[in-house]
Amino acid sequence: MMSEAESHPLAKYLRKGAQPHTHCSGCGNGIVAQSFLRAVDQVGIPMKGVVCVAGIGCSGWIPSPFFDVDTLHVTHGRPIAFATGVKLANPELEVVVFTGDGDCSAIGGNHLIHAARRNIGVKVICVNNMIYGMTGGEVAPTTPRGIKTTTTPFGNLERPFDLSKLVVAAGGTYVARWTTYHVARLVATMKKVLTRRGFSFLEVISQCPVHYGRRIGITDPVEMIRWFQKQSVTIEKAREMSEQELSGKFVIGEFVDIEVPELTQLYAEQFEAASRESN
Ligand SMILES: Cc1ncc(C[n+]2csc(CCOP(=O)(O)OP(=O)(O)O)c2C)c(N)n1
Ligand code: SF4
Ligand SMILES: [Mg+2]
Repeated sequence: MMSEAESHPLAKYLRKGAQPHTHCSGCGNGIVAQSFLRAVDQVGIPMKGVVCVAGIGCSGWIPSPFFDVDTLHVTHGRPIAFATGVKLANPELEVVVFTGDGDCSAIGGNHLIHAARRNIGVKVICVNNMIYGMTGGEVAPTTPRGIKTTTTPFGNLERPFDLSKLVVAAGGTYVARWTTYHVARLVATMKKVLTRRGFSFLEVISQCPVHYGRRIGITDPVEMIRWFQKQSVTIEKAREMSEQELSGKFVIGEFVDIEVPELTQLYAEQFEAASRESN
């Protein structure tokens, strides 16, 4: 007889025998993982045509080794660089990066902005838990001011990055932000991201109850998700709010969604034109 786990409708996407996983109970990474597999299932995209690229950090363990799909689990900060190589070599593959806020905006910040600028058809799912989770709760470029972390015991003095705004400014052609409360939106956005051509950036505000939650006094993951719900404001509503009113809020929605020629497509066209000229 099949176990409850084996008979789960998404179990077919998981590698057999790759459990147990490494995430703490209540971590938002589970919500991101399930949302992604639901999106894959609903789009009906064959896993053979998908390559996942994971950075180093708790979020890197979302696809690796659990998804039954070709996966590169690469060095810290470099998943977008590896994904760029995979996409250039095999433009027909759907290349999906799972990265953390530290992975893609501290050590990997340059790869993020240049991939956005180039509009290479790589899909980036960034789990923003506002901290370095895996290494013990150090300050990240996304940690709000005043928060006490392992490396800012008296409170963070630095201004945080707004990741979605950063990618918009770098030329991103699709940028959206939701939280782990907005599961239906996450699935819908992942479906969209899986079927569009250009560079896509989905920021997921997610709970790390162990390191971030503990430091803001919310250790219960459900309470953290309710806090995301309470603190979220749509882009439309945010337009009417002052900077002061927006302090501590999560602005959610689609920031940009435009079609611009994708880089590997441009390369193919250039190659064809150059081949014609030389013949
Ligand atoms: C070159 C290099 N520098 C630093 C580290 C240590 N390190 C591993 S994961 C990490 C940060 C993880 O934070 P984030 O990317 O936000 O992922 P999370 O664990 O929060 O999901 C750091 C600094 C490393 N593995 N390699
Ligand atoms: S340390 Fe935080 S981010 Fe990492 S698995 Fe645990 S709850 Fe999740
Ligand atoms: Mg993090």
